Amino acid sequence: MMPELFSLQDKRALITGSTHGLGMAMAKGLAGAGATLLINGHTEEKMKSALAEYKKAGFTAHGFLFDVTNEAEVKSAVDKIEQEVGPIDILINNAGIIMRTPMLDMEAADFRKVIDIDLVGPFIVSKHVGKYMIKRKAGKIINICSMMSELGRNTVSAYAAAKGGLKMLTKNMATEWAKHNIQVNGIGPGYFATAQTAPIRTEGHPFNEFIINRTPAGRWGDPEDLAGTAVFLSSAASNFVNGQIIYVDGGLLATIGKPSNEV
Ligand code: GCO
Repeated sequence: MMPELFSLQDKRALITGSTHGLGMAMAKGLAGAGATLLINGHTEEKMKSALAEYKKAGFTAHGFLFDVTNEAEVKSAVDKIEQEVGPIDILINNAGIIMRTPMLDMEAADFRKVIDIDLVGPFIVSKHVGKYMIKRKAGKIINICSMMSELGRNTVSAYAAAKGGLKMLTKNMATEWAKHNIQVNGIGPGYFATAQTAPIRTEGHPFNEFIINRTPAGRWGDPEDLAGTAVFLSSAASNFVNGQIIYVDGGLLATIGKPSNEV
């Protein structure tokens, strides 16, 4: 009974922004549980290398290039997948950007760009995937939130506003679609070792020391640390879980932190 509960055999999973980073790590986790991967990116080059990596790992993966903020591209890709590959059983809204700029120095256009990709994008993709899930009365949607869904930090105003909004969009989608047997939840990664955090993670960088001290686990997350939660929220094991954000953060949100000289 238990293994089947977490099995994704014969399921198809669309993960936006899955040509690298946390999206790729979660995709590999889902494939390890049996899912067929529907990979999204917006550049040919990254898609090509990503598909080669998935193939090398022995996973079945199809690539779809589209910009999550372009509704025509999203509709076309989702319709193509549904018609040519098969039903999208699982959607992970992972694609996102960050801009680290003090508010006073941030252009409104840049603020809007972050909101567009990190918040409006998940809305658009969920709308077009959701309409098929509603017809089938079954589906799993996971929105990738952040520590910034709960906490502010200097220089990331747009990202925090987007990720805070994504937390509430998750709750609203859960509210509207639970009656269609669609479970909508979020994953809030803590601080993970990815290209996105590389600029603030270098040895000796003050932020690197800060995060290691601020995180009870005393380390940055490894992208593989996300796979189990992604599989759980994509599987039958979470059929009565709705509107929840699961924080995979090494304990960061559980504590006010400790003085740097305290062990
Ligand atoms: C930053 C980091 C964070 C992490 C992640 C934390 O600049 O504070 O990039 O935003 O990427 O979102 O949950």
